[in-house]
Amino acid sequence: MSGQNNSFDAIIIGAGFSGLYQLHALRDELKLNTLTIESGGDLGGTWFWNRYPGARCDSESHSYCYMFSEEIYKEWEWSERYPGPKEIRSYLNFVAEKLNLRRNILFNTLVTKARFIESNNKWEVTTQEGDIYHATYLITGIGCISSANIPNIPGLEDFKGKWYHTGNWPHEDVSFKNKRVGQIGTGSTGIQAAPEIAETAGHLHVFQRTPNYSVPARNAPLSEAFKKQVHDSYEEIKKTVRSTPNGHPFKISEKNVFETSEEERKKIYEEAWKKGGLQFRATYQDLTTNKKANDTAADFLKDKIKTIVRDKTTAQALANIDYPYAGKRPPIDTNYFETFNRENVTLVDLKRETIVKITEGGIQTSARHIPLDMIVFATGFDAITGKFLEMDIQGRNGLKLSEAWKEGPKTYLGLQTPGFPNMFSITGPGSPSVLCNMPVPIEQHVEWITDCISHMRQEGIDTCEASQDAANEWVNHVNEAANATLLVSVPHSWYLGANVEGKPRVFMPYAGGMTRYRALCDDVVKNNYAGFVMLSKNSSNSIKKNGPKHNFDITKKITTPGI
Ligand code: N01
Repeated sequence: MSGQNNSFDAIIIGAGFSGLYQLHALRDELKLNTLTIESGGDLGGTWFWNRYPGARCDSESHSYCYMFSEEIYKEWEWSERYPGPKEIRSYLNFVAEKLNLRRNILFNTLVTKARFIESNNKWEVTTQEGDIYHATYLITGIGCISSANIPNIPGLEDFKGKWYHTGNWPHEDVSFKNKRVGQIGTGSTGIQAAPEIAETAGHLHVFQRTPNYSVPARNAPLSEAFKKQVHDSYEEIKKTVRSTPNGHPFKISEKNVFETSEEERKKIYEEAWKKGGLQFRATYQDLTTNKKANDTAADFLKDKIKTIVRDKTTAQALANIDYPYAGKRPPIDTNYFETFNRENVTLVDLKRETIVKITEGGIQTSARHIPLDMIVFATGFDAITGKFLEMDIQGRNGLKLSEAWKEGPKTYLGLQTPGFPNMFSITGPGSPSVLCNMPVPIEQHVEWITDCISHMRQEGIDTCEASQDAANEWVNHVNEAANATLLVSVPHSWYLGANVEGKPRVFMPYAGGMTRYRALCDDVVKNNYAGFVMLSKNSSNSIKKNGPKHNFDITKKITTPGI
C-alpha cells in the first residue's frame, strides 16, 4: 500500500464511482504509483452512506454503470429497473475485485488537509489521524451530494428520541414499528423515504416546506429478455448515453410543446407517466427552457396529484407548486402521493405553519406541538462545494480554496481551479455532474484527466494549472448556460446553493449538456490544452504551454440542457 516515504505519483480522494475508475486508469493504464483515500469503511461513495429506507438510484440500472469496459458491462447483471444501494455496492465490489483495486485503497481515513508545496511541486495530504502523504497529482472524487445538511432548527440537542439524516444512515436496520416519526424534507430523498417509513411507522408526519413534482418510477424486476437485450446492445447503449445531453439511455424528443395539439400532448404525457421515470422530462425539448411549454407538463403533474390524493386539503398542499417542473431535480417515486391516503400519514404544510423548535418530545410548530419518537432529516446536502470546503485545501502561496471560492466556485471546465496546480476534480463545480446520469460525466472526466496527466509526463511538464482568464470565461459560460434555462428561476434550489445559510448564490453545475461539454473538453485538448498553464522546471520555470483563449461558442442557443 505505502509508497516510499508515503510518497505517491497520485492521490485520489474518494472510492466511489469516480475514485475507483480513476485508480484503475492511473495505476493500470499510466502505471502510476497511486493511493486512494476513503473516509468510509468500504467503497461505494454516495452509496456507502445513503442507506435510508426507499433509497434507490433514479437512473436506470443498465446505464448507471461503467461503460469503459465491455467485459465488465457484460459480466454484470442488474436485477431491477432502478438499482438500490445494496446492489450498487455489490456492483462496485465486483468491479473492484475484477480490477484488484482494494489493495490501493485506504479505508476509514478522512483527508482533512491538502497543501501544495511549491518548492517541489508536490501535494501534501494530511489525514485526521495526522498521517501525511505526498503526491504529484491530487484528484478529488468526493461526490457532489456528500456533505449532509442538517438545518439549524433550535432544540435538536433537547430531543429525547432518535434522529437521523438520510445521507448518514446507520448500517444496522432502523425500526419504525409503532413509532411516531417526523420526516423533514420532500426532495428526491424524502419522496423515496416517506412511503417506506409509512409502511411500518405508527404514524408519520411529513413536514413539507416546498412541494415537489414527482413521476412514478415504475420500478420492477428486469426480465431475462431485457437483460439479454442490454448485453447485446452494449455499443448502442454506450453511444446513446454518450450522445444525449443528460447521459441517460433515452433521447430527448426534438419536438417543442406547442408543435403538438393539446390532445396529442396529453397522450404523450400520459404515456410518459405510464412508462415512468426521468423519461417524462424527455417528452419535449423545450420543457426546461420555455415557461409556457413547461406549464403544460406542470399542470398535468399537478392534476395527477389531485387525482391520486383523496383528502382535498392535503392534495392542494402537495400540488401547490410555484416553480417549473424539473426546475429543481425532478424526483421519481414509488407510491409517494398514494402514501398520503394512508390513515397513519399526515402532511404538515409549512406554508401554513412553520417549525418553531424541536422539543424533548417532538416538533413545535407555530400552530401546535407534534409528539415524535423519531426525526428523519431528508434535508439534503451542502451540495457540490460542501465536501471540498470541509477540507483545508491550500494551493500556491497558501491560497485557501475557501478564499478562492469565497464568491462561489470558480473552475475551468469543473476540472481545475486557478492557483491549485495538478489538482483535478471529478464532477467538480462547473461540470455537468448532477444534471446528468452521473457515471457518464464521471467516465469522461476520468479519461480526460488521465489523458492530461499522460500528456504532462510525455512532455516533461511538472505542473498543469487552469489560467484565471480561462476560469473566468468558463464561469461566465456556466452562468450563461444556466440563464438559458428555467433552472435559475427556482430560488430555493440547491443547484444555486440556496439551501445552505450563507452559501454564495451561484449556479454550480454546467447546464449546457454533456454532449456540448464533451466536445468543448475535446477542443481544449486539440488546441494544445487551451486555457491550462503548463510549466516545466527544466525550462527555467517558463511557460511551456499555454494554449490560446478558448471560444465557448456562447452565441449558440442552449435548447436541451442536461437534466
Ligand atoms: O435533498 P433536497 P435530497 N425545514 O435538497 C427541505 C440526489 N438524489 O436529499 O425545498 C424544512 O433536494 C427542503 O425544502 P426546500 C438528487 O440529485 C439522488 O432530497 O429547501 N424543510 C427539501 O424539501 C437530489 O436532488 C437520488 O424548501 C427543509 C428537502 O429538505 C439530491 O440528491 C436519490 C429544511 C431537501 O431536498 C438531493 O436530494 C435521492 C428546513 N429547515 C437523491 N431544510 C438518486 O436516485 C431543508 N428542507 C441518485
